[in-house]
Amino acid sequence: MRTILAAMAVVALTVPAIAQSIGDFESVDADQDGSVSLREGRVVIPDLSEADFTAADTDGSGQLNQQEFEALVAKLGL
Ligand SMILES: [Ca+2]
Repeated sequence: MRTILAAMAVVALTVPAIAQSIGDFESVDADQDGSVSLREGRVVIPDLSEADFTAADTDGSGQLNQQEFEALVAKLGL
């Protein structure tokens, strides 16, 4: 029971923080280079797969620009 309560507390604390940061491209782009790397993306989307990232990278630059990132967020329903 204690474990369940602890898990619920973690979820309650974590979910709003993620919801606030996803979609705010500038805060996801931690190094402010104008694009989101797979590593930066995983900060806000921890289970982001390399396949989803690569599929979202429509220009094949290895990074997501704002348009690509927003499309990825929409695709994942976040
Ligand atoms: Ca970046």
